[in-house]
Amino acid sequence: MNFKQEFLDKLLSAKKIVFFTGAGISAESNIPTFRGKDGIWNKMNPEELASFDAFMRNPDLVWEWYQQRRDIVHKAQPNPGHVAIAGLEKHYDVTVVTQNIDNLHRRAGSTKIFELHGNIERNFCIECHTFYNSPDLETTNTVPKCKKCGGLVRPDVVWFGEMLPQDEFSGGEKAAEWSDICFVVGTSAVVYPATYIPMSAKRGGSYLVEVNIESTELSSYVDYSLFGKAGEILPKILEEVKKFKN
Ligand code: BJW
Ligand code: ZN
Repeated sequence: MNFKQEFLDKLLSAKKIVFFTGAGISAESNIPTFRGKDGIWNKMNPEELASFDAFMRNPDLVWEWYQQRRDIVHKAQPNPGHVAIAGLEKHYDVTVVTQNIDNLHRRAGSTKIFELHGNIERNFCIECHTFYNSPDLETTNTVPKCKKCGGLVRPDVVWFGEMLPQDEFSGGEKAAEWSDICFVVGTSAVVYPATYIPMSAKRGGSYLVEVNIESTELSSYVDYSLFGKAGEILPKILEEVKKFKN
């Protein structure tokens, strides 16, 4: 793969790199994306599943949907895209700002991660906010009840209409603003406020690089678009870096 010289120059001089990632980076680990032709929301209405109202209307249905997705996530392995990002930590100060709830960046070895939309492995009681890790609740297909107060337990993910965890968002935003290069990988970039992350990067003077199989809302805004699979392009970037850094 031939990268343009301007990008290679930026890569050579960069110190801080941010990866802003979405469902597309985990597609090659066989975790379905949300939108697009193979997206899970082709078959389901997000409003009926990914909102607090939906949960209150039919908690067992929403819980079961997340249990199915937990099974998929548990069977999945990080792919060469996740692994390349973790490998870049040897050469740069790397921060991952992810919209994904699947833990694959952590499992691949990345150490500085801001999770904007929560984590599917955590759950909490909607009444008293006691936290429960998924393995303790794994056996049930109906919504579990809190051991302390009997309240409904929900996954610790961010649904439509809910605030993002403040520390994760502001940490991600600062890292983006201070970055030298910000890669936007495998996201349709239509969900706010997450999409403000690459915008903060650009505002701070960072060089924006998109990695996606197709053009997105951000394509006309970024400095460089790399079209192709993240699991193929990111390892090539790592290879390139290894040529001039050791
Ligand atoms: C590959 C690939 C490969 C595939 N290699 N690439 C109007 C305007 C602006 C905002 C709004 C609005 N109306 C409503 C809002 C707000 C709303 C929003 O943004 N809606 C838009 C959809 C219009 N946002 C919110 O509600 C947020 N909260 C909020 O605003 O709070 C303030 C507030 C509070 C109270 C009242 C009012 C406001 C919260 C958003 C939470 C999003 N949550 C979800 C679900 C998480 C839990 C779960 O997983 O179940 O997060 S939605 C879903 O979308 C998930 C994702 O993280 C998120 C982004 O999706 P992503 O990652 O981009 O995936 P896809 O599928 O869209 O794209 C995949 C991409 O990969 C594609 O581009 C492919 O081409 C590519 N690809 N294979 C490289 N191999
Ligand atoms: Zn409780």
